[in-house]
Amino acid sequence: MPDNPANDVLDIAPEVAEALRAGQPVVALESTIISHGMPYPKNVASASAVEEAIREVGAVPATIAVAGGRLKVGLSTDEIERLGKLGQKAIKCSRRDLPFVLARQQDGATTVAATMIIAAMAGIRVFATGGIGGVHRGVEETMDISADLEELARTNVAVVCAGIKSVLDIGRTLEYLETAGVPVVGYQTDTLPAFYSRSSGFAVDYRVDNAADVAAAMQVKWQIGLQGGLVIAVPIPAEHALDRDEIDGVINEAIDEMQRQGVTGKDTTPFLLARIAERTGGRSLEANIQLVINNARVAARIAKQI
Ligand code: PSU
Ligand code: MN
Repeated sequence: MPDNPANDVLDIAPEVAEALRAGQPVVALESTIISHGMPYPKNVASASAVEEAIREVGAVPATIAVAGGRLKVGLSTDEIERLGKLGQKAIKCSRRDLPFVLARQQDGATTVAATMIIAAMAGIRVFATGGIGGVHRGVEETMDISADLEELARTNVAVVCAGIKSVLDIGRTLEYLETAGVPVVGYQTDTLPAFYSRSSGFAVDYRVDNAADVAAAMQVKWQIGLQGGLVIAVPIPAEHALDRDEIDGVINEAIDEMQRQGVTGKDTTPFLLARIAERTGGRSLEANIQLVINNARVAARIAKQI
């Protein structure tokens, strides 16, 4: 661990610290997906299935959160259960929230952005999740652009995800990432996955067919001093995919309802995820769980190559 004042607020679980010291593969996981992305108790079951999938491939999982004013890298089963039960009462922490949640010694769940920050502090380079935040539809009015995108521009962590959910404006999110210099990589695919379905129809920047080739691009990116992350987009396994037109219809209705209710800011993503799960009778939730498990496996394979 480099000598860094941040270490004073960083708690790395012994198993994770040991793996990092020994140069063994570690995969970071976010916690907003647990608190705000899925309902209890499926969120907890999903979090432990994801950790298990990483172990099966031979890497160590490190779920990241904030607790008692400390940055936690590697949560215990009890800590995951607590966060899962707390649900949307947990503070959803992105970059701008960390100073206050820490100074006030509160607990919080970390978004993709905050998880990247904390993973990088701990020396973890690979992070698995479901979907990243992005440019929201209607951005012309709202200016709603997730801080995840800026974080990808500046923090050296590869984010393995199932692409960008069509609650967002996928085309504009890709434009933003291009401007920010963030490579969008298709893992065994030429088109960007659309989370619940295997393709958004948008081309990825680069197609890569195995973990070693992803790791090679990550290494050389950081070796030559190019700050920032990469998006590694993995399509949901075909047997768990939902029909694109059906899910897009559900998403459109959910967005209409959100606008009628005046939901804005950091509440938009959790609101939409919950509505979509309701309106698909839980099928979207099942697909979400399966795609995260699949992403975790791919992330573990990449972590073994770096
Ligand atoms: N997309 C999902 N599930 C999620 C999220 C996004 O499919 O749980 C969460 C992630 O934690 C992501 C955050 O970082 O929402 C983005 O929120 P915002 O748009 O407020 O930055
Ligand atoms: Mn936002």
